[in-house]
Amino acid sequence: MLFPKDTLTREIKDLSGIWRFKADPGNRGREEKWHHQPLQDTIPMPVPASYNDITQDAALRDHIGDVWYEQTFIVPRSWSGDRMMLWVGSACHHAVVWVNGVEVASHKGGFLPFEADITGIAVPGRENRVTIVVNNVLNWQTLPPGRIKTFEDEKHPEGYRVQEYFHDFFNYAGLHRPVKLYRTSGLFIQDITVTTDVQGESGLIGYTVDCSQPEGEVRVRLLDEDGKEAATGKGSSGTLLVEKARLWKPLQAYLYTLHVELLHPDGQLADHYLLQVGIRTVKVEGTRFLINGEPFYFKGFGKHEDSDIRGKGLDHAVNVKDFNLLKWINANSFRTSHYPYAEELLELADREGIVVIGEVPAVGFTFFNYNDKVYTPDQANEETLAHHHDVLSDLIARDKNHPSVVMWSLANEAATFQDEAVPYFRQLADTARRLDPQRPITIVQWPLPDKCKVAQFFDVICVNRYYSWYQDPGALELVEHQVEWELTNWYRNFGKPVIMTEYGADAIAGFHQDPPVMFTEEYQEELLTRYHNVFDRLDFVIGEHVWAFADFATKQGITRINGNKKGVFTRQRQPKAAARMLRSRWGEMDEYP
Ligand code: GCB
Repeated sequence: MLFPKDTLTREIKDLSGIWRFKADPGNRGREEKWHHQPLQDTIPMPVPASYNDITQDAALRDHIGDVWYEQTFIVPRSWSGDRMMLWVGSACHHAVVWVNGVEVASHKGGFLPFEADITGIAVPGRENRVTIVVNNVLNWQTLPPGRIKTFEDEKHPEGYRVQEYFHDFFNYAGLHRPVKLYRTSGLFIQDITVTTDVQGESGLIGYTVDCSQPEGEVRVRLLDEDGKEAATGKGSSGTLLVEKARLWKPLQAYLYTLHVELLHPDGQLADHYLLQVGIRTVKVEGTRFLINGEPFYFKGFGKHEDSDIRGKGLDHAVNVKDFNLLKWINANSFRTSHYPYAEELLELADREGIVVIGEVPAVGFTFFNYNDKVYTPDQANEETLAHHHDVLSDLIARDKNHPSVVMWSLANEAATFQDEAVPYFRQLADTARRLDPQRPITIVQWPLPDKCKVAQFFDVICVNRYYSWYQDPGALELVEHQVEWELTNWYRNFGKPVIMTEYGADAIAGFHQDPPVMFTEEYQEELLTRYHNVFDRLDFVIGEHVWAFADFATKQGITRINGNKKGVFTRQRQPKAAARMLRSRWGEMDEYP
């Protein structure tokens, strides 16, 4: 599926804006077929945004179940006879879509787009109605997983229930990304796959164009950033040779534009699509992560799509601010913890040269106890695995052409100590390698090195660890000993390069104490510094991603003080003391050490 774009032949109508919205606490809407009529008793709701923090109603913030969205749109008369598509950037977590009362799509999974062919259902020259029901319930067959807890005791009113989940970010829901309408001709480009390689001073771009029907003719033209033609090709697949190629490099992005044209047999242009292409190579060799053959050191963060009011809703102002902060702090990379982010953000990363580790929304697959079983017939089972495969495949299909994405993370902190995790992750690793033979793969680890049973399937060891926080709280003097002991063991056991993908401490902006105590800015800064002392001693450590970029919302609980405060920036993106320390440390380090 191609990201909707305006091109010579395609046209988009962005349905972002204020939609009519109605929560359905009694779960009556589907049975009463609310999509058959215009929704009654609605409130205004922005799209894109999470609905949770938009009103003053705690019941909507904590709602479990269906909510309904509705919008009307006019299809221009000029679109008559064209193929018409409705694209939904993300509906968290399950959705059914109707146009003029006709079901056109249903989708499971809250972090990737889906689309529906609405040709013949939406009528040009007239007002049409789109209705989307979005459900936020998590269970063991969703990513991330969860379960609904009910209470059989007298202390809770009858029917009282809560959504339990095992990950540490608020279960925001709704239409988090734009909804768009676009048109193409009946003969159209379905997908484009691009791979790149470097030989001496030349760049090689392998391309494959999938078309809706075999009879069209494909032509491609590659333009450089000055608009000069760098290569051309004919046919639905081939290799373009770019002489004296400018490479896509971290923080020095260079993007070519690939124009793909599909012609009718009579030579008329049927479809046109534009793709930004960065020529670069990625490879793991020994203990090095090579980008364009040079060893790369990851400096940056685990992030979240999270901000005040809009929750997980796409916000260009927040995203551009975040990229400016990444550059200010001298970071070069981030992980899309713990789910695929909006494709608009990856376009920004491509453009700015920020390196990305793309993650599947497989988070909350452990209870942090080696005796607990997660992979059981009634929890993470065959159905969960099948969905995990689907989401991984959709993620690779969506993001395969982004030069910024250099590695896939197949899960965050899964119960990889359990025997059943071995076939589970072996199959997923095989799928990832089959779908994308070029990018390295990883899994982000929670268990200690002698407990993990799956690291051998992956190229890079990614480790999350909270010494002097969850373990030995307050004991900063232990950090270096413990980090060095653990990382050395990872390397000894598996012989692969290591990235510390999470380390950090909650710091409440404005809390100070010296000598440092937990929750102060001094403690956060001191803890990170002690980790860094170890990283600098260990040659096989190829990166440091602090947890987290900014403070973020979580469910309520006694270990969370109005959210997770491990951000180096506040939720409003203001720097804490640690930010200045990182800025100076990373400013003195090379991307290519
Ligand atoms: C982790 C998780 C992350 C949490 C973090 C924390 O290991 O990967 O999602 O937010 O710890 O702060 O506890």
